[in-house]
Amino acid sequence: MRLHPEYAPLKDAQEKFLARKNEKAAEQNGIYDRWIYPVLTAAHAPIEWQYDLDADTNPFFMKRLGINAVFNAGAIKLNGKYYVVARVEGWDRKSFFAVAESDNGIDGFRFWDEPVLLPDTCPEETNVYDMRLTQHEDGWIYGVFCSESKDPDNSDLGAAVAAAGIVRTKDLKTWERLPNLVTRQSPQQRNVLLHPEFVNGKYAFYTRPMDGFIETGSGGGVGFGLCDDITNAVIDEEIITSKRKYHTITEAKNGAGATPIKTDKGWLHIAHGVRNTAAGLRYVIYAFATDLEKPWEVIAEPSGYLIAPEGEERVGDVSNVVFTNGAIVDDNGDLLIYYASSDTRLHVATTTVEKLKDYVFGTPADPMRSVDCVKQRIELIRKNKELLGK
Ligand code: M1P
Repeated sequence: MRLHPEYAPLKDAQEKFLARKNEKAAEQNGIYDRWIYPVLTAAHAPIEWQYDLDADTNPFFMKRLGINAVFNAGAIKLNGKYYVVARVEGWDRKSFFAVAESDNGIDGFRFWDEPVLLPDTCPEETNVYDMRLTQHEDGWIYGVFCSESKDPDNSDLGAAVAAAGIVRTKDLKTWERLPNLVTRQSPQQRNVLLHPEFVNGKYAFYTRPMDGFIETGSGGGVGFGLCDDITNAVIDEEIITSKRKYHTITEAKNGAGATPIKTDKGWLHIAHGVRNTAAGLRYVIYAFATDLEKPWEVIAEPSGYLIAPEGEERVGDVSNVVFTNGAIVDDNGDLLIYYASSDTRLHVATTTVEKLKDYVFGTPADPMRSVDCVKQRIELIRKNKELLGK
């Protein structure tokens, strides 16, 4: 074995890239700040994960196991460090999870030496992605993710079944796999998220009832269900919290994102909504609040989206998508929202819990018809005219 001479210059170049400081974008909206550089991309993936460094077996210094994309990430702050558990997708289309760590949550994210090797308890499982991390009051950190398998009852080669996989850890290093969530009313599940507190003494999940792998069909929106035992999680009944609505950003589907944030006025949720367009599906991020005691009951839902794809975010493997499954609340109330664009790269948007609360409770709801939207806007314009003495 001989270390390939091209390794050192490539490593140097990557080190320089990883050390790049992030910068706030100039154009802002008062709700949150965007940052110019994605926090994680395929270019952040360690060289050692992709190249065989041995000049004898890899004389041309080729990538042998390339990384295609790094995106949708669960997030958590532990012992003063910011961690994301990202969806990493190889050139082979298979996704896996990898932990990346930063001192400030804005830049300097570095992957740990090796990706997460989940306990292999589901022989039919082909792909895993989109882990949502929940620091639960029972003391465990749970990761709930999509566990995808070939549909055994459908001869169509692309037919798949999505279920919610569950793991738990204390340190993001050792992961215990629990049986997949069973939802008696829904044949498929994706975008499942564990609520951080017990509700009526039970574990509470936000679900996303689906008839098929892609289409939600009769699934009316973000669901909610309780289960007694997380080590054998079964939800008998799901009710709908944030609904899909005709001619809105959630018409085609929606799904829970980051772990709900507790405030004095209610739980703040950051989710995604999907609509159909002639160019395909468009994914945006929106926010809503649920009641503190009844976290399934929506008490505020601002009109429209919180984050939509902009600039280079619009383009990627699945274009016109922004998607979130993780956020971090800092001790001082700062809020870091991790969102991915076009299934390709991971970004951060920063705000505060106070600002998000004001946005959710102070922004008018969607009046649902153009004529009422115009009235809503004219009301705002006239109020502003008065203020401006016009
Ligand atoms: O491709 C966009 C997103 O599609 C899925 O989300 P949903 O289940 O709401 O359609 C997920 O697979 C997600 O990973 C992906 O970003």
